[in-house]
Formats: sequence, C-alpha cells, structure tokens
Amino acid sequence: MSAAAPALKTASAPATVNDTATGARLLVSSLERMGVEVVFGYPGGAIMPIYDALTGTGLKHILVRHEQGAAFAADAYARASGKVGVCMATSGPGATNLITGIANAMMDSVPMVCITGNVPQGVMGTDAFQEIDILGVTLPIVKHSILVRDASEIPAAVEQAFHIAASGRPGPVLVDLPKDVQFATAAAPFGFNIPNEASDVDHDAIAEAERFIRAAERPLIYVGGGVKIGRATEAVRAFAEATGIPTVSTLNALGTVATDAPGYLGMLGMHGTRAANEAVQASDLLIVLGARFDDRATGKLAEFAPHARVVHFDIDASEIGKLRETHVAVAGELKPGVEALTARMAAAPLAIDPWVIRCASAAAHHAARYDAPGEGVYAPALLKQLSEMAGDRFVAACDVGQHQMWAAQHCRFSKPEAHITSGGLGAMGFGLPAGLGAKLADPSATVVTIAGDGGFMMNIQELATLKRYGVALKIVLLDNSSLGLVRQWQELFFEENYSEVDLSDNPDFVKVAEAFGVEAFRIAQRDQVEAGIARLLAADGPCLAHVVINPKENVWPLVPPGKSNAEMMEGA
Ligand SMILES: Cc1ncc(C[n+]2csc(CCOP(=O)(O)OP(=O)(O)O)c2C)c(N)n1
Repeated sequence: MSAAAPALKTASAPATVNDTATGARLLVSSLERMGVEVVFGYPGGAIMPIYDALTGTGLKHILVRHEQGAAFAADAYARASGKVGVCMATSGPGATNLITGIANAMMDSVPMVCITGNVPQGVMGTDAFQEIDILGVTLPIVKHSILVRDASEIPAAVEQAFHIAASGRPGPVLVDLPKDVQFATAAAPFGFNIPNEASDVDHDAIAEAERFIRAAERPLIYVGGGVKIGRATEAVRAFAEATGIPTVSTLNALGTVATDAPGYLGMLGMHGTRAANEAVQASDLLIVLGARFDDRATGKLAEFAPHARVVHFDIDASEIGKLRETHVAVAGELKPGVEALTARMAAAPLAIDPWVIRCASAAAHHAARYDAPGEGVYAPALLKQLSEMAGDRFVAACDVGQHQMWAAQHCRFSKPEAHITSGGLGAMGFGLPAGLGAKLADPSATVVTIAGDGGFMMNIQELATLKRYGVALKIVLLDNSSLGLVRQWQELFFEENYSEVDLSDNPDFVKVAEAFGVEAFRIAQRDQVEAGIARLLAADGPCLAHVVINPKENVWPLVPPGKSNAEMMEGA
C-alpha cells in the first residue's frame, strides 16, 4: 500500500446527531463520511433501499457484471491505493458470490468492507426468498462481521467496520443489513469511539535482535507482504541498505526491495530463484519481516532453512512461532520496529563480506536467460520487456497460473503496490477485476492485467465494465490453450496424464473483446512483441493483447510439492 495514511476519518471526529434518516441513507452518508469514493457492487431485492439512496450522492458506484468481480476489484483497489476497498451485494446469491473475494482479502490481509443486504429480520431463519446466513457462512473468512439490527446503529457499525478492516493486521469486514433496517428511520450519532492502539516498540526485543544479527555469519532478510501493509517499505529498504544483508522476498512482497538493488536475490519458494532458495538453506539467521512461513514459500517446512535461527517481526503476534520456532519475537508495528533496529545497526558495520559475495555470485550465476530458441513468443521475455517498457508507473494485476509465476519472476516492480496478485488464496479470475480496481484507484498508473486463458474466462464479463466506464486497463492474455500450471504438474508428477486441461477450443479472444467494445489484437510471433507492447501501452482506452504461446512451456525452477526448497527442478 502507498505511504498515504489510510482513509480513516474516525478517531477524533466529534459525535454529532443527524437529522432523522432512513437506514439506507445513513449507510450512504456513513460511507461518504469515511472518505469512500468508489464502491463496487451489484443490486438486488434485499439491498434496493441502499441502491435507491446512492442516487445523487458523491459515491461513484461501479456496476460490475458479477459480484465476485466486485469483491476482487475492491480488494485490488485497496492494495493499489492503501485505502479500504468497498463492495456491496444483495442477499443470498449476491452475497455468496462475494465469498471467494472475501477469502482472498482475508488470506492476503487486505482491508475491505463488504456490505450485504439481507431479508427483513421478521423472516430471518425461515428460508425466505434469497435468504442466506451470510454472517455464518463467512465466519471463518472474515476479520470481523456485524449484523446491524437497528438503523440507529448504522454509523457506528460502518465506522467500526472501517477501523477494524484497516487497523492492526488488516482484513475484510462484513456488514449485513436486513431490509427492514434499511427502510427504518432513525436519528443516529456519528463518532464511534475508536480505541488508541499505538503500540510501543519493544526495545529489549530489538536489542536482542541486534545481538543475534551481529553474531550471525550468514544473515538473510526474508520480506513478506506485511511490509507493504505496514507501510514499512522505506524502512525495510533502509535496513537492507544500511546492513548490507542479502534479501529474499515472498510472492506478496515483490517490489518491496527493488529488483536490481544490491543484495536482492529474488523470490523464494516453489517458483523462487535458485539464488534465493540456496541462500535460505545456507543462512544461519533469518530476519523475517511481515511474512508468515506460507508453504509455497517454505517448501517442506521441516527442512526449511535448517541452520537458521529466527528473528521475526510481525504486527500479528499469533503469527510468531506459529509454524517455525522463533528465537527473537518482535510483535508490533513493523515500521518503527525496523527503524529502531536500523538505528542500532548503524553503530558498526557487519563483517559478512564472504556471505554477501557468495550470495551475489549465486545470483549472477543463476540469472534468468531469455534466449529461448524458436520464433514463437517466449512469455518470460515478453513480460520482462512489458515491465521495462511500462517503466516506473507499471502496475501488474495478475491472475493465477504459469503466467502469474512468470510475471513474478521476470517483471520489474518499482514498489510493492506495483504487483497485485492473489497470493494466499490463488484465486483464478482475479486478474481482470483486480486490474479494474487498481486502475480506478490510480488512473495515472499503467495498469496491466496479466492473465491466462483459463482464469481470464472466469471473469471475462468484466470487459463490459471496462467499456462502460472507459477504464483504460491493458490486458496481456497469455494463451497456451490449456490450464498451464495444472498441465505442468500433470506432466511432471502424474505421468503426462493430461486430464481435463485442454482449452484448445477457446473462443477467438480478439473477437470476444471486440464484441464487448474493447480494442484487441494478436501477438503470435516473437518479432511482433515489441510493437505489440508499444501499441498496448499507447492505447487510449481498454485494450487487450491476445498473446499466443507454446502450450508446452513450463515454469522453472520448481520445487516439487512436499519437497524441500533445496530440491529445485530445472527445465531441460
Ligand atoms: C478458482 C480456481 N480454480 C482452480 C484453480 C487451480 N488452478 C491453478 S492454476 C490453474 C491453471 C490456470 O490456467 P490458465 O488461467 O490458463 O493460466 P496458465 O497456467 O496457463 O498460465 C488452475 C486450474 C485455481 N487456482 N483457482
């Protein structure tokens, strides 16, 4: 998230009593009061009073074409802007269509407020038309949920929802509003009393961390998505620079340390770089910053970083020691903690030259190559070139699959907000609505959705949303006529039994995009790549480049599932 403060206007706001208004009107006023500018949603019977109240307000409502698109777009809007994303849907099927998006935000700790209409309280529990106990259904995948039972509670519920979504470890909050509550009138006070949660830096733990770092011969910084969420990017960059300690990144933290920064070894884990994984396995001290030891990053946990002691910084104390024994725990806000540690480390330089040289030479030795044979498009090279041509304003909103891993491996990201991906959940269909949300959050950025043919089809209807609002999102559709990542696993681990992954009967994507009113063209040969990227980037409105790639291309390196990160496989 950006360095800007979150869009919370609650903490010190004085309580005022509104004129009497309907619950629906109170909801809309509360959103306006929270500084919300964009809401992604889809109407229906149980939320009609709120849609009625939207008319003529300052809220820009984006009518998506599927509620899953609303949740993904709100999630990416939050990731790109640092604000709280907002989506809304009606009861029953509208609400259940939000679920994957809610889970996605939960897994990646994204601040989001989801507003659902519900059936009137008088018929709740009777299997009324379009009734779902959405609170119950979403209980394991929200940070918090609120069922509002009285219109007078609405302002406080909204303020509380925004505060909870954005504070501490962020996450999605559900606000469920029965229809009678939306219709009822009330005079409601604004000004929920937000507790002051400023956490002190644990200086004893920081001093202990310094002792461990000074005692280490092979220290390594392991950066996670919590760094950008905690707005600690600059602090972490300064720490890495001041100490010279090499750095590895999770998928969700790409861009935290600039791709070409000295000591940066790339992504660790299943599709990480060899240099990063080798450094982790050889390290004697991991300095873990806002990361949670996800299995895609650690591989076989028992064999992950077997020689390393662990210093773990995290805002969420329950993450510390959860999966890996921790020697120094620094719970609390990342930014002041890392800054305090940097200040201490400045006193004397570390004597880790042999380790730094070893890491740098591994990185140089295992650098990615782009000289693949043949005339066909080589996706890693195209993605590298795309990010270079797009420059510092490049933001990638990725779908899930091989293309996602290629983008992670080969694109350059100037900041962590430049890489938006469904990391924890790995939800196909994320890329297109995420691109929509990110572009609306930052219209001057060059936002590019990078998708595979499978995932693109999962939310293809949002092309209509791009067209309607003239959102100049660029789309790179890497079409390998198959569910590539699954096909790759079948090739490697299921004896080439290619079960149900063939998509060779895909529609003509150029025609499909054009039918939605979106400019589109095809790139099928390597010598068309540069001009194609230039055309895509120059397009005024939404534009799709349909890129035909080799169905047999695999993502390398690869740590086989259940294996240690030391057992990376390389392609032929
Ligand atoms: C909603 C959902 N369903 C299934 C999967 C399992 N899955 C992961 S990657 C993948 C294949 C993706 O294919 P495609 O979108 O064409 O991208 P490619 O791997 O070919 O680049 C599948 C089916 C998933 N991650 N999400």
